[in-house]
Amino acid sequence: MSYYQPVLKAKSGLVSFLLLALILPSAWGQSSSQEPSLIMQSTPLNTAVACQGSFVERQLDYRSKARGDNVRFYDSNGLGLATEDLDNDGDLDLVLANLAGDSAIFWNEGNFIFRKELLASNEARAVNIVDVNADGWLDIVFSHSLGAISFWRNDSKAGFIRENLKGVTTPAYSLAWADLDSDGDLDLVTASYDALLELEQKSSFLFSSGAGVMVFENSGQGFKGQRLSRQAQALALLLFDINDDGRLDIVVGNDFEMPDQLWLNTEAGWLALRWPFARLSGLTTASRVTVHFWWNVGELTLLLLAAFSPLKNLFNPLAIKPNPLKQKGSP
Ligand SMILES: [Ca+2]
Ligand SMILES: [Ca+2]
Ligand SMILES: [Ca+2]
Ligand SMILES: [Ca+2]
Repeated sequence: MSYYQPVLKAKSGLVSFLLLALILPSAWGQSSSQEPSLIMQSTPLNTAVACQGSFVERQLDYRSKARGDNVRFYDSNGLGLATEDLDNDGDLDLVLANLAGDSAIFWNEGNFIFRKELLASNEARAVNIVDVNADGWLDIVFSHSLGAISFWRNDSKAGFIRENLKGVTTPAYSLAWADLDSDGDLDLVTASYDALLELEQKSSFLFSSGAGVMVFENSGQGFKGQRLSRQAQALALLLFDINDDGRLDIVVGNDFEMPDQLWLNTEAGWLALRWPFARLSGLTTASRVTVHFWWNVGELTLLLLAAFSPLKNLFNPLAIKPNPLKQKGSP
């Protein structure tokens, strides 16, 4: 089937001039009853192609790599990928993190053509695209294997410029952004992967102030951190209103035998709830299931719990007696 689109064909400059020369003298003293004629022309659109019900593979000129020549412990945890419209031109662009070498932006040029731009980020693991400074241009934030996150401000003219996020210095492996205190700006939650820090940094990490799960409140002049947990093996981080009270809560999916963690966002502060995962032992405490927490079983399980009203009451902070030592974490 063909589709036709009417097109008003513009005449050339010479023809338009002649046409006006013929019309204008007679138009001075006459009504507009004699309108100039228009020529309509139809151009067929592309023939509609039925969906084949499958995905078409297209190669990108890029390879995300492990940190060394050989794949080492924890390199297989995966790397970040994010899609958003970075240049506000209406199409989605791609950002890929890389544990070795530069990360990359793939600018969407249309018709499945992507232009590569490299970012000199070191050992980037997760990637978020958010408008950190609320200037209307989406910025890029990477987490790294061993250090704090890096912030790449989107200068719409000069490109992406690496800058510091004042107050954010804790090592982070997973990260997520949301307005947690409903004051209109984006706050940050980070969580570490301590196994890798211990492996690589050894005693310097063991005798440091540690990492763990951090909430960074955006003050407008910088970020003020609050530590919710001293330890984490965070493969995944989810900000989700699990008790449907209008405030986003924090869910951390941990690797190994460390139980997953949940903090409720209450008026009195962050309330740690570890017992829901103890009740779900076998689903969330084994390392393999924890790995699948984000991509397969875990997230769906949490969504089902929140939607099922009898179970949702389990997450009502008024229905439990919290351990005061675990309510707000410790610095
Ligand atoms: Ca774009
Ligand atoms: Ca921005
Ligand atoms: Ca906020
Ligand atoms: Ca909530």
